[in-house]
Amino acid sequence: MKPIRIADAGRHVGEEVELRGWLYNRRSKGRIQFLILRDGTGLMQAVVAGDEVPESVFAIADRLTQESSVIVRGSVRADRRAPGGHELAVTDLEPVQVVEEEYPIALKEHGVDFLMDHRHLWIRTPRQAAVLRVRAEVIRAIREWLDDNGFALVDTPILTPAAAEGTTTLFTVDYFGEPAYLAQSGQLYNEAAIMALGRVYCFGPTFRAEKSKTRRHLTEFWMVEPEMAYCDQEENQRVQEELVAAVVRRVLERRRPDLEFLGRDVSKLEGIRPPFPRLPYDEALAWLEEQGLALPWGEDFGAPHETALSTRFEQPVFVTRYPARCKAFYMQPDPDRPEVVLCADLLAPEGYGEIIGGSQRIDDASLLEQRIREHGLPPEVFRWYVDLRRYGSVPHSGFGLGVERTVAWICGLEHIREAIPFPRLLHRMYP
Ligand code: NSS
Repeated sequence: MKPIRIADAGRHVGEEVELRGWLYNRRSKGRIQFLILRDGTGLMQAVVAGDEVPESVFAIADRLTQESSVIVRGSVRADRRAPGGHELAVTDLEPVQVVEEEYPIALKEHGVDFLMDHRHLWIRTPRQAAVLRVRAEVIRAIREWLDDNGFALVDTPILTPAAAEGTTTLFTVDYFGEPAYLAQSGQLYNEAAIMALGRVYCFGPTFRAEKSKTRRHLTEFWMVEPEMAYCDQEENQRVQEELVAAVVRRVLERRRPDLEFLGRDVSKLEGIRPPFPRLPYDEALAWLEEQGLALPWGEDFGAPHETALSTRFEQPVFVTRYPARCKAFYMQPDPDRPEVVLCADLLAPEGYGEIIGGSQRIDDASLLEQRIREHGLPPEVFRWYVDLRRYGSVPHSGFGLGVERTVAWICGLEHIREAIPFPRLLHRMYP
């Protein structure tokens, strides 16, 4: 008998199949037991009819406790009332492990701290599993789009000698008696790689010793960072909107049942279509002031400002041309207005806030050296980075898209902690 997975049950109606999974929930009605099984691809009801199976099979069904692992055989039948549209008429049950202790996550409401302490078990629940499947699809869609559009994958180091995104959020590690830092970004290395390969991306974990305790911050998160030679900030933004729209489309195509299970209003996602609106920082500031959220010119937006801005449009919005002083050292000044830089943050709608940060990079060696000095960064560790401006420098741009923030938006999650299998937060390293 062939083993199948629950997501494929629709292709096996009328066939005898084998399911290998776990008992999620159960109920019974007289001499009929309804076992709700899960196998990682979905939920399926297995019906054990006392009058149709041997007494021994019925007795096993009776003994199975929550999260017991079990192999179930039977025939698939369509049933509109069943979750997923199909159910299994059981002929045989083979327990793999019957759970003897009470499963910690009983089927009732639990507090967030309890669930976070049991994250290793919590990920089994259908809602969390749906989020993780969407996450996997988001990552796959990003890779496919970049691979199909002329970008080469370049893996950048995790152990680094210096800050890329500001010295206040560095994690220090002991590197044979010398300090080294966990990468905040692969961008600087990507800037070297584009001079070899033209268009590249890195995709990996990045680290920020953020003291912020918000629903948008992790200390370890995954970022994809495309970088392009001979590319200005305008083209950079066009690439970003195409990528984001392609990812949303792909998730709608392949994971719609998961989104629906999560209660996501998919019509909002179906409307995502480039071009996305552009809003200069100065205009954003003026609008925020009208909303009672005034901010002095030169300061970066905080969480309430971002939330407000990202409820203003149905599409993601590019906030462009930030003051140089609130952005990273490597950003190219606007030639017409050097106090602002050629950059944009992309804010997701529905209050989700920033999912992308990107910019054109300084391509002049002496200006870059000046910025490194102004930011108090150690010039010797950036020698190689300045070299890139000495040997065939070109206008170039790139961006970083945060995977978890994107997943949180697409799934409609309240907090970023559910968008990554094992979140690292200000006060959490376990499990
Ligand atoms: O700091 S960023 O705005 N930009 C960079 O790191 C550039 N080096 C990217 C580049 O141009 N190659 O971070 C980019 C994105 C940001 O928009 C978020 O989506 C995400 O990375 N991000 C985070 N996600 C979760 N938690 C934290 N703490 C976090 N910080 C940034």
